[in-house]
Amino acid sequence: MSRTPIIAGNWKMFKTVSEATSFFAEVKGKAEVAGVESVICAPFTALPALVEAAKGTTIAIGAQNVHFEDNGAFTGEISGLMLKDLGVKYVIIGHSERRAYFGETDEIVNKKTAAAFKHGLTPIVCVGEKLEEREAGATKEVCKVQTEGAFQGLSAEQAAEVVVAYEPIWAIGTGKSSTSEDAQDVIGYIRSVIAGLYDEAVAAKVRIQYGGSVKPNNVSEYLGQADIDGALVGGASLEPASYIALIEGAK
Ligand code: G2H
Repeated sequence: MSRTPIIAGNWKMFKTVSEATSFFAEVKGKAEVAGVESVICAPFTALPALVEAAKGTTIAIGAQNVHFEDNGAFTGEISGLMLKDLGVKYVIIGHSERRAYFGETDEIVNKKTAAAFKHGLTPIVCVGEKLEEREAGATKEVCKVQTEGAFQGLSAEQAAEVVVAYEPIWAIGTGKSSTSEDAQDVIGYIRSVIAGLYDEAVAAKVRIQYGGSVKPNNVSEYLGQADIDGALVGGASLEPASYIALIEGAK
């Protein structure tokens, strides 16, 4: 089973609209490599301009969060209906920063994942352990619980479309990264969890990214591992040259 590699930049809370559009002008045509999917997940405010700029390119635009209801009295929230209306294709769900700072639970992650599918958005669902969980030998159990929670109620067709991002929390923005062998070990295990929920055929279709201090100089090492299908990249996705190098490194 060959899975198309997917590199997703997670800009987090960086870039104004003008910064986003000048970034896009610099990567257009360059961060577009045959056989690699290129996704930019930007702040909500930059999405309309980026969707417009990305027309006619192979770069997909994603959001970093979504509310699980379509409409309602949820001040400050943005729904899947609204993202779809904008032309957004992907949405990051359950990033560890959202779990840690905004109280997102596995149940909320599951509702958001279902909402993404309801509106034809592809979810990038983040899972990963904290440092103390790793030190306690609980890495795989934490990833199992988070993966099972996120996939609950999804059909086999939907499950096969999910992009999972394994991000050990201790490796996020710290400059510390999991070794590619350790990441492969956990990601292979996550794939086996999905096989247990569905079957081997579904699990073989799911793309699983590694995230946590991925850089142009280590991306190909991760993607060289059997079960690692891409990367979710924060800091190193913010500069055009670095983003282009990440996409090229995923070939
Ligand atoms: C992890 C990652 C992007 P960074 O949060 O999701 O960020 O690459 O800066 O560690």
